[in-house]
Amino acid sequence: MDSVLRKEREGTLTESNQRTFSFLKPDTVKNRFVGEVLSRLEQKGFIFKQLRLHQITHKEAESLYSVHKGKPFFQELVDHVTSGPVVLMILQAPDAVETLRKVIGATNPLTAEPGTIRGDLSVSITANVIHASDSVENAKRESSIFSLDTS
Ligand code: FUP
Repeated sequence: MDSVLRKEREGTLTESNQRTFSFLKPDTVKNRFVGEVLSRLEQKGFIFKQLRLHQITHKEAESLYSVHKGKPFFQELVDHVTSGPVVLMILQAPDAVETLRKVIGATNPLTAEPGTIRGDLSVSITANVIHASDSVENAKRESSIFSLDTS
């Protein structure tokens, strides 16, 4: 049975209104893939609750990726996400967090499956098209850095 229908029957449809945080990285804007990615998200059933072009500051980037501080790729990652405008998004769908992670694919373009956004469009592990929060808690924390709200 369709998972949304099953949840409806079980009376647990609250996840239908789940929201998550995501952004299109500077490589996506530079490579003119914004329309392509937004179109894919629409086709998968995501509703755009908020959508905003933004230049990420170093402070915001370091807060966003604080879990990676000290790792060898940290500086390159911060440099990349601050290198040009990004498209910030609050997306809504059933199981939005998990669904979006599946739709974007694996972090590394070499292992991201064809058909996923990263599998089809990413050129490197740093310039990998799109960020998506990996939990409800992180969606809340990450969106608040940009004065956005998943509630
Ligand atoms: P993801 O949640 O899929 O974006 O992956 P991670 O949270 O593990 O990593 C966050 C970002 O760090 C990735 F999008 C790209 C960058 N990264 C690297 O540049 N090199 C690595 O080895 C791992 C991650």
